Order: sequence, then C-alpha cells, then structure tokens
Amino acid sequence: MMDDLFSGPVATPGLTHLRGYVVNEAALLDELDAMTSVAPFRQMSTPGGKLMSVAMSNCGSVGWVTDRKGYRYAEQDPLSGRPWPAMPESWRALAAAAAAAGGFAGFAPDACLINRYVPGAKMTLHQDRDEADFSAPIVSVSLGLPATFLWGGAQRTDRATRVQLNSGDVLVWGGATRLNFHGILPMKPGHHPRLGAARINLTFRQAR
Ligand code: MD3
Ligand code: FE
Repeated sequence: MMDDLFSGPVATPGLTHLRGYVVNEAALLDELDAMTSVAPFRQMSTPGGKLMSVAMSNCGSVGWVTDRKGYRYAEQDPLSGRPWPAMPESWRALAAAAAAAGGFAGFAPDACLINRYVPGAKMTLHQDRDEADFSAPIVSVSLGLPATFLWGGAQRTDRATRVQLNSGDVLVWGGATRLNFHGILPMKPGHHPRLGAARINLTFRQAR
C-alpha cells in the first residue's frame, strides 16, 4: 500500500480489500452448486486428529486436503478418487482480475479451496505455507454471511487487526505479507437469501 510517505498507522498494509468486487454472485453460486454436487463439502481431519469446523471442497488441477498424514495438495478428491472439478474459466478470470487490481499481474491459479462456515465455525490463526512458490499472491472471495477476518503479522503472537468481510468482497495479498498469520472469528448466526446460515470463501492459489 502507499503508506510510505505518511507517518500515521495504516489499518491493513499488504492487504488489498476490494469491497463488493463480485458483480454476479448468482452465477458464481450456480457454478458452486454444480461443483459441490460432484465434490461435496466435507469436514476434514487435522494431522492431530481433530475435525475442522469448516467444511471444504476444491476445484482446479489440485486441491488442498488434510488428514492424519498431514496437509498437502492432491490431484484427486479423496472421497471419490476422481480429479477435482475443473476451475470455471469465469472464476479464473475473476481471480486474475482481482490480483491485477491488487498489484499482481499474471496470477494463474491452479487450485481453489472452497470453505463453508456455518454459525460457530471458525478458522484459528495459521499461515498458508503448503504452496510451492510464495511469490504468487492468494486471492479470496467471500460470499454469504459476514465474517470477521483476523489479519496478523509474521509471528503468531503479533497483534491482529480485524477486518469485516461481506458477501462479494475480495481480498488480495502477497509479497511481504504472503506468510502472515490470519484467521476467521467464530461465525455469528444470520441468514443470507441464497446461502441461508452459511458463508462460503473461495481462496485461489498457485499451488505448484
Ligand atoms: C493468508 N481462509 O483457507 S481467506 C484459508 O475466509 C483461509 O476462509 C480464510 O485462511 C477464509 O487458508 C481467510 C483470506 C486471507 C486473507 C489474508 C491473508 C488469507 C490470508 C494473508 C496472509 C495469508
Ligand atoms: Fe489461510
């Protein structure tokens, strides 16, 4: 961000928040329905054996998975043994356009992790470090119920800023902040006209 010439604090340096960036949420959610009828949402297990509160699926040539063996990107959906659904061209284009708007031209995601949160679900502070090349950014698209995003620093104990994410918002981050700790506070109850009591987050990644 362009804070270098100013002495005051900046709320979220290294993070571009594109509010209401998604213009056709209905079309995107139609594609999501088709996709999750092939690769349904499921709660995965951490390497420590705890079930995550967030339900997940993926599209793209690889998808992020976790089980007792660890975190990794896999070419097949472990539920079906089949490849993950293809990433729709419109999704790839949305992610590339958002990345360019955030200063990362040429973003070519090969993976999209799809997270589903219901009230009470959360994501504790973590780093995304299972990707091969940390010079590529990550783009996230929020849909449905609002959430409070925690934007931390390079250390787990660094003070985290809270960012409210609403349906249609897109976040782009990369470069120096690519490995920052981040998370989602426990979701509050609510109702979204299309998704009901749920939030969907798409994270586009260049995994390999
Ligand atoms: C990562 N998802 O899937 S995405 C995840 O809303 C994940 O479902 C959250 O964290 C979600 O791994 C947050 C947005 C995000 C924003 C800024 C970041 C992830 C970030 C900064 C550094 C690293
Ligand atoms: Fe993450």
